[in-house]
This record gives sequence, structure tokens and C-alpha cells, in this order.
Amino acid sequence: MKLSGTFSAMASIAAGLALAGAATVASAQGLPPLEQKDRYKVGFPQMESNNPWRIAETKSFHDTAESCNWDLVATDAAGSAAKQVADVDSMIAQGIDVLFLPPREEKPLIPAVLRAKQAGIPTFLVDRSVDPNVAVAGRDYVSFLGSDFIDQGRRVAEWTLANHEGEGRIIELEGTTGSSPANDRKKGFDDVMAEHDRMTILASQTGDFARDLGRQVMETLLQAHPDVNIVYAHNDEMAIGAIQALEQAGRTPGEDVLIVSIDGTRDALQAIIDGKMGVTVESSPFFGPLACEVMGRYAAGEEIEPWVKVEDRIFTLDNAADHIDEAY
Ligand code: GYE
Repeated sequence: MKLSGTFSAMASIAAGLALAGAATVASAQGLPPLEQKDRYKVGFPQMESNNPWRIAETKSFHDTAESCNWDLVATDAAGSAAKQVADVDSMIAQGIDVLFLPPREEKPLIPAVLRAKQAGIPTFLVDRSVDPNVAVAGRDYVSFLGSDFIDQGRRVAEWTLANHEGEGRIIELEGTTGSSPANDRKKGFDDVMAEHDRMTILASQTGDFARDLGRQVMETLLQAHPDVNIVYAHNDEMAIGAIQALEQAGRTPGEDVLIVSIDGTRDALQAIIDGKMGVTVESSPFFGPLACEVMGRYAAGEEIEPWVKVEDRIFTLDNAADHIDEAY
């Protein structure tokens, strides 16, 4: 009896210390602390749901809500940064405990991030980031959970250099203008290609990360640049759209045009197996479990690294068939 009494007293002192620790770490950074409790009201304002990547990410948050004891408040901004800002504001008004925000674009979401902080809500950016010259991890929000997009672009470029002989005439399909993955995937790829004289980027235009726009933009660019022999798409959906446009125009993707891209969707892995696509560098949408883990560490008083980096695999003909069953 006595022993267990002493033990529980010690345990509660330890818990108290841990809580005090949480407050100290958070306030030293000027960030709102997160109380330790059994259930949390968690906000997830999704930006759009027009592609398998977004749908898989939203599902990952819903699945995690059960295992991590969240009451999830999820919205869909239908491709509008302004609507996403309004969704965050409404979540703040509803009194969420914590916010997991995938900012559609780098700049427009910053005021919402700052308002969440002001309202005492710890915010984690997931899958996309905001302009680091304006809002900073560890000060304005806790942390960014996501991939290294510059490195993804670089890895696609390096794979392309190793797998395409002779002159490369490249069409680049960019993601959503002003989004961090579009900016960084372009930089990573273009910087590597700039060092190789045999590689020329003929045109680079946005397809907004969307399959149908990717197809339409490819159709137009193909007329202006019929000599294209490489397409670099910033995501798999646009790569699939480009394949459709090329086939419509009588070209043979995989034979006369090399298609390279990023994400690792089921359709892209299938296109690799079918010989239409060369490579896709992974960018995983399964953020729910990571969000649960990082939030737990933050509530326990741990200082969270400003960037919780996700490691990405690479899918080619060597391994696409091994991974297609787990793809989305
Ligand atoms: O590559 C794309 C999605 O932000 C990392 O957004 C994400 C990107 C992903 O719509 O397919």
C-alpha cells in the first residue's frame, strides 16, 4: 500500500514536471502549449479533393482520428485558398485544440496561421509549407511535416540523366502556382538540368497538379514543341494527363517520349509497369499517423524539430509491381 502510494505520488510529481516542461518549451518559443488530455478536437482543412493523393491524405486523417482519439473537424476548400482561410477561421471559432494545415499556396494562408497562433492553437503544417521569409517554424507555427521537394526534383533529374541518352528536349508541367511543392520541385529539377548542355527545357507551364489540366496544357505545348522527348510533371496526375495527350496525338509514351514524375499513385505505378512512364519519386499522402505521433510528443513537452522530414522512396520498373497493392 505504502509503496504504491509513494509510487503514485512520485508519478504525479513526474507528470506535473512534464506539464511544466511543456509550458516552458512552448512559451520559450512563443508558441501555444498543448494540454495533455484524453481526446482532442483536431482541425484538418483540406485544400481540394480532386485527385487520389488528396483523397488518400484525408482518409489517413479520418483513420487516425479513431486510433488517436481525435474529434476530427475536416473541411474541403475545393481548390480555393480564400475558402481554406475561411475554413481555418471557422475552426478557430469552433475551439479546436490543434490545427493540421496543408496550405494550398505559400502566401495566402499565412494570416490564418498567425490567427491560429494568436488564438492559442498550436499549428502544424502538413504536406505543403508557407513562405519561410514571412512565417517561421518554431515561432509562428510549431513545425512542417513533409517531404524535401527540392530533393524530389533533383532525384527525378538525376534519374532522367542516367536513363536518357543524347539530347533531352523537356516539357515541364508545374504544380499549383505559388505552392511550395511547385516552387521547390521546379528548382530541384531545373538546377540540375542547367548543368547539362544536352538537356533543354523547351517550356514550363502550370497544370495546377490536376490530371485534366495537365492533359490540356500538354496538348497545347505539344503543338508548339513537337520535338519534345521528355516530360517532367510535378505530380503523377499531370503525368497521366500528359500520357493521354501524347497518345491522342499519335505518340508512344515510354518509347518516343520519356515521362518522369513525383508521388507514387496507383495509376503511375501501373503506367510504369505498362512501360509508359519511367520513374516516380515518392511523396506520401499518409500523414495521419505522423501527425498523431508528433502531436503526442508536443503535448508531452518535447521541443519539435522545425521540419519533420519524410523520407521518400523511388519507384521504377525494378519495384513498381511490388508496391502497387499498397498504392492509392
Ligand atoms: O504531390 C500533389 C498534391 O502537396 C505534396 O499536392 C503535395 C502535392 C502532391 O496535390 O499530388
